[in-house]
Amino acid sequence: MARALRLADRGKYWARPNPHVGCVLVRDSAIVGEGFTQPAGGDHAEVMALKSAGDAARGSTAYVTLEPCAHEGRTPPCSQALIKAGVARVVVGLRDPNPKVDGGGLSDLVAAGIDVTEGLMADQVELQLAGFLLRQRRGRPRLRIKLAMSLDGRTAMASGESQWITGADARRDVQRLRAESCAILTGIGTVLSDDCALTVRDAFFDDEFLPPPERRALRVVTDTHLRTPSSAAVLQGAQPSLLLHAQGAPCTASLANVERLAFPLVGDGLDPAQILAALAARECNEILLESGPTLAGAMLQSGLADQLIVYIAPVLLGSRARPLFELPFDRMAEALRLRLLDRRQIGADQRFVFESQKA
Ligand code: AOF
Ligand code: ZN
Repeated sequence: MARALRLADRGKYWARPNPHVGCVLVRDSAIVGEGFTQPAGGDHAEVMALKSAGDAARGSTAYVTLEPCAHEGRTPPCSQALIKAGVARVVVGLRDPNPKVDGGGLSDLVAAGIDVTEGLMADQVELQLAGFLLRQRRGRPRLRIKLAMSLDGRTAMASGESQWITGADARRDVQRLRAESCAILTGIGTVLSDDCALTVRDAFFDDEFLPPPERRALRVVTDTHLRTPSSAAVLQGAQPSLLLHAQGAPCTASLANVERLAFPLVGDGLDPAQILAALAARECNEILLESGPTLAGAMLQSGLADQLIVYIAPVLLGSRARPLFELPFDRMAEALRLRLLDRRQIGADQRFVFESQKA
């Protein structure tokens, strides 16, 4: 199963909206087949493993990180493929919460007389497929907020100048976060001040399987009044982009061909929960927020942020520079307390991963 988890990782940049799953077939103590989820519409992990094993699949044990599907989706059911190939035993990491599967794959296998075990390394699968699982179980994507700051908690000079606070290694790490996300979310303020492209760039990836640009993360801008210039970097190139705006916002002719989604105005902006629900409806599992203090503060205060990934550079930007979050708190009772999940050195910078503490 550990081998299946590692194989699954090879599909993490291209499987979406499908979960990236791994499968290993073992017979007489030898691996006879291996597979991982191919780009959506392509083979699921089990089918790839069965194809690579050929006749050797008969009588084997299949180790699969996620319950084999039981439904006819973009591809035929894997439970039936395993049965047809004569697999003797199936060991599953985690049950697939997709309502079209949800135990159906396991019961198909049991009904065909296959020996089924569930729950091996389930905790690791929970971590590996966190976004997919959250969307299936709760109807919303996982939201991770990425921030790069100086040691004194600043993200840009007062002028907006911010390139670069962190080093090249940290920025390479961010490319991986982008590549594994279904959408990268930012605010109009960041688009206007940084002209960020939010792209996943080939040069940062060696022998990993990246999809073509048109299937990489959707670049999403919360742009209440549709102020994004049509020349903005975030709208260029083959990687898709989407503008989220308030109903009735005037759309200039130059934005007519840009994909847009309208929301009711809530206060003076868009509602974080509605944004996430709309992205879940587009089958987004993982959202990466890379924005300035206003949108990051609003998302954090909405209680919808699952993780904070903070890069801290050994530099002082001074007291006139911009703060990390717009969080107008006055009392200790308002403070948001976080729980540390991981901390590591990346080049000259430190990366902290926190989760918000939920009641
Ligand atoms: C598996 N093996 O490798 C994956 C599974 O539309 P389809 O046919 O591609 O099915 C997508 C659903 O199948 C997806 O939502 C999830 O429930 C399951 N993913 N199942 O047996 C795999 N990736
Ligand atoms: Zn399947």
